[in-house]
Amino acid sequence: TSKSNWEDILLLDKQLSDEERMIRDMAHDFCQQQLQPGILMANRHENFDANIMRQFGELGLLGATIDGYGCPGVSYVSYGLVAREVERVDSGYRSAMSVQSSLVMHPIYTWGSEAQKQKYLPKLATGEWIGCFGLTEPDAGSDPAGMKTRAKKVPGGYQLSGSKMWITNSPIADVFVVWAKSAAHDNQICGFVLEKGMSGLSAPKIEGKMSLKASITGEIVMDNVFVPEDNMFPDVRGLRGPFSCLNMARYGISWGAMGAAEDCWHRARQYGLDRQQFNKPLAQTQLFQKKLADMQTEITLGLQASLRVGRLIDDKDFDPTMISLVKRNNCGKALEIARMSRDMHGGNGIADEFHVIRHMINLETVNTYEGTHDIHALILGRAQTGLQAFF
Ligand code: TGC
Ligand code: FAD
Repeated sequence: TSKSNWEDILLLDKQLSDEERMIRDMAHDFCQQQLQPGILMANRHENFDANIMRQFGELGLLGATIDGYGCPGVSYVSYGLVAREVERVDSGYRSAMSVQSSLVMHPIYTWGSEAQKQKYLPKLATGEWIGCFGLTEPDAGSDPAGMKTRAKKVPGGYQLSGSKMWITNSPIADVFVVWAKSAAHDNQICGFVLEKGMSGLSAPKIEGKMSLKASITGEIVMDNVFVPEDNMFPDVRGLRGPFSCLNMARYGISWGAMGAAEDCWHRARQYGLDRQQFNKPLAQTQLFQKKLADMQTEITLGLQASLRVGRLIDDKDFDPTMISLVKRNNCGKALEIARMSRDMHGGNGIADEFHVIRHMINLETVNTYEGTHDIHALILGRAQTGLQAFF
């Protein structure tokens, strides 16, 4: 037997600062002690407990990279390490955390007025308020520029009409970051902050989801919702607004997906050691060991790549294409690993008590949202050829 540290063969741990290790360990303990025990039933019964957001808030895990407004201002590497720990339990919990952090707090912090920051960020940081992000529409997913939601200028503000689809957290949200085209701004995309209770605003839950069941997903329906001028992001126009948020969320997902993959890998290894067939452990077969080696390889390389991108983001030296590369690679590889682990568990692999089929089904969503696997290929292809192949 080798003395190698099989779980961390390239010693990622040594590449982290003391603070990063501390945050990771704190997140790991919280997730394993508080979230892991309840995930089976939460997933089986589609029950998202909003208290989880408050618990994230207490630990400083919401909007963690923001400095001020009740947020601790940690590094993007730390943010990624937290996403990995949360998604080791369930992609749905990581979704709830990353939407609040990267898609709601980040745009308010980056594009909001001082008054908007003061009003929303502290309560989002504690989890007292839950936020959601409305970009996708029934007829505009990969191509958000095709959105139909409109903001019409009226005295004192705007009237928003349209509908958003597949919105994480929308049925329980207090704060809605919504993107709409505004005729008063040459039909450019503008960002608005809507609040629960505004007249004409509703957020019905989407039923029948077979994936990400521990996360609540809904629509946002806007029927002439009056939004005061003060609730518009003052300066940002065009897709740059929503995409700047997506960069950070996609980066976090690249770590998160590896967390889910690690859980599948470790469970497959343990299962192979425990289960005997043909009078020997499954782990003592060549095929089993090859699969474990493949999992270890892809996870190790994927984590190194995310760490590299995180360091570049922290150095303010990143380009969105590097995020496409890790989001695409790590989600695709995590999905393959989860399917492999499911197979290695045999019949037990289809039972939720063994956890891997839940990860596998969740990762189908993770591979699709925030830009599908193929859309990220087209982003990378465009960057290297100079030719856009979207349309
Ligand atoms: P394109 O011409 O590429 O760009 C239009 C404008 O946007 C700017 N931009 C970016 N800015 C910052 N970061 C990025 N990554 C950016 N990408 C583009 C760009 O510079 C340009 O600015 P300007 O000022 O010159 O106008 O636009 P396109 O229409 O050709 O884009 C095509 C494509 C496919 C790249 C893009 O639309 C895309 O990425 N589609 C995927 C859609 C997507 O990711 N949706 C995500 C919805 S949110 C979600 O899924 C949340 S789930 C979260 C959870 O639960 O965890
Ligand atoms: P489509 O764009 O219709 O794509 C369908 C297929 O066609 C894909 O395989 C795609 O790769 C392919 N395709 C599309 N265009 C091309 C092309 N030009 N060339 C080749 N192939 C192409 N959105 C939000 O705004 N906020 C959220 O909080 C949010 N949460 C989500 C939660 C869940 C559970 C899910 C499932 C989705 C969520 N989304 C959210 C939406 C998500 O971002 C979209 O589903 C995703 O961007 C894909 O869009 P679409 O579903 O319309 O698929």
